[in-house]
Amino acid sequence: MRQFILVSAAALLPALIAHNAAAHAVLETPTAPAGGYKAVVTIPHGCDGEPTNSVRIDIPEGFVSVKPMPKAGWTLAVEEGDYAKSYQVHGKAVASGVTAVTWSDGALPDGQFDEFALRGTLASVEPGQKLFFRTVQTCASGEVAWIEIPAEGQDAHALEHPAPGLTILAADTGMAAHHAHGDQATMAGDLKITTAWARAMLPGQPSGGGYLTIENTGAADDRLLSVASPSAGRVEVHTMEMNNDVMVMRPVEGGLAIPAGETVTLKPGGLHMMFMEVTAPFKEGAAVPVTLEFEKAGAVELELKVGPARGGMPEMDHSGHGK
Ligand SMILES: [Cu+2]
Repeated sequence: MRQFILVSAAALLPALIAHNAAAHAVLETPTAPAGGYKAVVTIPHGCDGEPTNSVRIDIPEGFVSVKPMPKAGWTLAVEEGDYAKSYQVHGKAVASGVTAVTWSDGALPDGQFDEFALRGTLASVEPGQKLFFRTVQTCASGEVAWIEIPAEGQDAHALEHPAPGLTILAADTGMAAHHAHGDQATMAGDLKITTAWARAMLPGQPSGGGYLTIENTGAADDRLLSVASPSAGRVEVHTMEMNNDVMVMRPVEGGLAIPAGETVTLKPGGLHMMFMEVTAPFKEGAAVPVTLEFEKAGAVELELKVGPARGGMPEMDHSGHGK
C-alpha cells in the first residue's frame, strides 16, 4: 500500500509548505531556483462576498527586471523605484525597476478565481531563502490584505492572511561549483558518494533532512536498501513533489535504485533522507553519522556535515569522512 505523508509547516523545509490553497492567495509555483521566474498569484475569492476590483502585488527584494502581464478588462499600473542594492543580471548591473504592480478597474466575482502574473529574475538569492509577494485585493467596501509573514520557524498555518511565499531552491550548477572546490568522495566499491550534508533543525521541528550524491561508476545496478543513524530512531528516503500547492513526501519503496553509470542526487526540494525520532536537533557545524546499506556495495559509513537551517550547504572540510 502506498503511504502518503502530508508535511506540516514545521517539517523538513518549513518554507515550502503551502496552506489551504483553496482559501488563500498563493503562488502557483512556490519553489524555484535563482534565475528566470514567472510569479503567478492566484486570488481565490472576493472580500466577504464582494467582487474584487483591484489587485496590488509588492515585488520582493531579489526579484528584479520584473514585467507584469496585462489582463483584459483590467487597468495595469506599475510603480518603479530603486532596489535595496544593485544586482547582476546577464552581466549587467540592475539597481532599479518595478517595485509594485496594480491591476484595477476589474470585477472578479467572489465565486470565481483569477491569476495575476509577473515575470522577472531571481537574483542574489540563496537556497532556502523565502521571498514574499505581499498582495492586497480591494473591493467596493473593503479589502483583503495577504501581507502577513511568518516569523523565523513559525508555522504559516498560524497566519490568517499569509503573504504568498516563494522558497528558493538549490540550483544544480551550484552543486557542481561546490564539487569544484574540493568536495571529497567516500568510495564504496563502484559507488562514489559526495556532497553529504544535513540541514540544521529549527526549534520544534520534528524531523531533519539529509542529502548526498551517489554516483555508480560500475557496470552493475545497485540499490540503497536502508539508512540508519544513531542520531535518529528511524531514517527513510523520501521523494518530494508539489501537488496542488501542497508538498507531498513519499517513502521510496523497495530501496532507491542507483543504476549503473548514473548519478542519483538527494537535495533540498527533491529526494532526501528524512531523520525521524531525532534524539537531539541537528545543530549547524555538527556531524550526523549514517550507515547506508547498499544491495551490492554493502554497508557504508559516513558523516553528514550539518549546514544552516536555511540556505545552502555548508563549506565542507571532510576531516570527519571515512574514505
Ligand atoms: Cu521527507
